[in-house]
Amino acid sequence: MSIMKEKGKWNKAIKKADTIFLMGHKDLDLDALGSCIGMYIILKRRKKKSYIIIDDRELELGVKKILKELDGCIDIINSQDIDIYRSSKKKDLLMILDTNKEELVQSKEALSKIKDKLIIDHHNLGNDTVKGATIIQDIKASSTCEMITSLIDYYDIEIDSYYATILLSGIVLDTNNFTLNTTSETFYLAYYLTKLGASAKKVQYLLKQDIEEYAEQQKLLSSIETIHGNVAFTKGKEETLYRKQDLARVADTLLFFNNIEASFVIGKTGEDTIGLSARSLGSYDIMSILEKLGGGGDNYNGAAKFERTTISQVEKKLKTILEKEGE
Ligand SMILES: [Mn+2]
Repeated sequence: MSIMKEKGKWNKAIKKADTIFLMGHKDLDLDALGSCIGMYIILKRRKKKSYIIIDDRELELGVKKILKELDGCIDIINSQDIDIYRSSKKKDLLMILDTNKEELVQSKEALSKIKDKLIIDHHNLGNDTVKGATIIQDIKASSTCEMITSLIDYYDIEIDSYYATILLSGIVLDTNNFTLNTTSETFYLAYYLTKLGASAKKVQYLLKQDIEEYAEQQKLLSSIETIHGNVAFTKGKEETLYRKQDLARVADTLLFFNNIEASFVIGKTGEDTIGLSARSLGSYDIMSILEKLGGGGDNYNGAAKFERTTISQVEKKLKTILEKEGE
């Protein structure tokens, strides 16, 4: 349901709270960080003390740029400092943005320490959704930044053009340049942010990618296969390491080709881990396939992680499932 219909839940949660901790998913991207920052500004206008928890050691390029440019403007803390900033157990609130899965949050410590929790997210819920939290979920929203922008628009909250740019960059990222998961609401809110001074040029700067990473991604695109004519598949070499978000980007790109309804990309993501990223235009059921592989997601996005195995073994498993789907 849309965040506007559920704003009562949001109001109630923040009314009760003295101190609010905000966190996104692990491996922050522009939507997770952008929505935390947008919410931080809203809370500041409401005279609430809030902190953004960031534990990631390695930061994505755009995230790094924003954190550098905002250095000193926003209170960012580590998990280990939570106790220093808590007011009282009863009056702390943890807001989880752009994820609802226990395994994916920035800080598990925050989950166990702070009892009152509010999730604001555009992803599907599952068995592994954080327990005991109030949930505001809108799977029709393109991004969590879109949800937060709705609030800013509704309450007519004054925000600086730089913050408007950050929110727009989250929307641009999650919609792959307004080509996926967009509704009229997405375009309206992008227009609204632009009116507030968001700069498309600056968004482009935040989304700029490292040229070497791009070259690695192109290698993945050079070995595409199609399965049943509408599923695109590619994989990395056994020895080449990719970041999860790069596999996701390649999976996004594969959806741009004629007749392709779904895409699967496999690559090594760690010393002992293989990652699988999947995308669908919405009509192809990637979720049931991912669940069979021990992963998860929703109708559009999904991922799975494998340990102590090889790319070719994961490929074999995936293809066996895909073959059956096609029957
Ligand atoms: Mn998102």
